[in-house]
Amino acid sequence: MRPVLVLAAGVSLLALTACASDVTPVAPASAAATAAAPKTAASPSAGERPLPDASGFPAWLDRFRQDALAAGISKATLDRSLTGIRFDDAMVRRDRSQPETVQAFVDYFDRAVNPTRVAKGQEMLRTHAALLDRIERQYGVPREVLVAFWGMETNYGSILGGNNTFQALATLAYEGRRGPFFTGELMAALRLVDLGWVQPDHLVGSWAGAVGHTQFMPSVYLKYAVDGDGDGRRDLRTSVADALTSAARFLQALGWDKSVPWGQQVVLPASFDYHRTDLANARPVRDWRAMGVRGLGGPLPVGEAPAAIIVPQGHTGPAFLVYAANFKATTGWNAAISYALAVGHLSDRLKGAPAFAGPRPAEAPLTRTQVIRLQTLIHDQGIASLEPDGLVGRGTREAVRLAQQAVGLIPDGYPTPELIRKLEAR
Ligand SMILES: [Ca+2]
Repeated sequence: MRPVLVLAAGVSLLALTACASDVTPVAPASAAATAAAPKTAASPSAGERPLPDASGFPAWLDRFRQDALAAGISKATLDRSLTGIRFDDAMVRRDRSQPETVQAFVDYFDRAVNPTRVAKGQEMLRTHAALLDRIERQYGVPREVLVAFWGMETNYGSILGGNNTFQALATLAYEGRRGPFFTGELMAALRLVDLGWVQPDHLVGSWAGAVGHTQFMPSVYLKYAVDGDGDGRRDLRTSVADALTSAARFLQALGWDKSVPWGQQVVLPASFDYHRTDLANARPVRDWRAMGVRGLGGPLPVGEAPAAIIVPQGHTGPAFLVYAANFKATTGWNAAISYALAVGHLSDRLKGAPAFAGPRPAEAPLTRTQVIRLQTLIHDQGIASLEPDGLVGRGTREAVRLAQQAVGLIPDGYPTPELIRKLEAR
């Protein structure tokens, strides 16, 4: 769950915070939690802007306290939650870090859905069978899907994060790059305490302010948290029942459709038109079947539900058919496409499905510097208007498709060194 909505390609550098895997967070992403981002290699911190002067933080915090009081937060809550917090530049460095290299989708996929995580998830399904039964009936979210989110976010509660949420949010609010967003999250965190849902010392989590077993940002917590164990509190850090029930409620609100699965890996026919990939081109699954798209184990169903074809690592990598409703729900939780595919695959593995078997293209994804070079070429050659930021989001993928078309490559939207070479030779 995180703020910035970047629709990342499989590979991409998305907007995620890290979590269950040992991964370098990139930036807060969308709504819900932190995600295991494709592992990044380099680049510790960036600093286009200098760090703000910490000496202004106490005065800023005083003004914020006044605003919070005016917004109806009690003085007692403010005292309990904000006393002793300081400007923490480590949070800012994490927020600004932009990796130079990213892990290829297939490597991320193997790592995110590894045998240990599958086995532990199956154990969680047994341990929490009665709870998951109840949640599944009430919210219509399959137990394996719910447990897959839990595994992806915090490795089933084993990596909850150790940052004081108030300090992290206040720091990022003061720093200002996305000040209003983090100020709103800080206010939401205070509201949680004010409502008596959670004790301040249980609001501990990621560097970007996500908390609990499913790494909810405070605003999502405030809107969707449920008291799953009936103790009168909604504590997503200490209560698995609260966390999983709340996650199901959130997914239901995001539109999870229990009548269809998340999707499946598919094989595309040789004649496939790659312009048809991506969620924007969703169509009834029967259409894909008619076009010759096949499942790994046999034909696709003859259904009417809208589905899309996703090729996270281009036409030489794996292809997936995803049902639009559930893919939207998952990317509403975390905008990264690679994350959504990993949640889906993990949920299948929890049911005993075989491990991902490729294809695994050998070529490494473009570095950030190469992406900037490609974006600049595309922009300068008038193919599409792009801000060269080194990030492969939806706009860049669409622009890459146009560029591929212009130089006679397969228009799969996946950036490669070959595309750079061909543009340079024009
Ligand atoms: Ca509770």
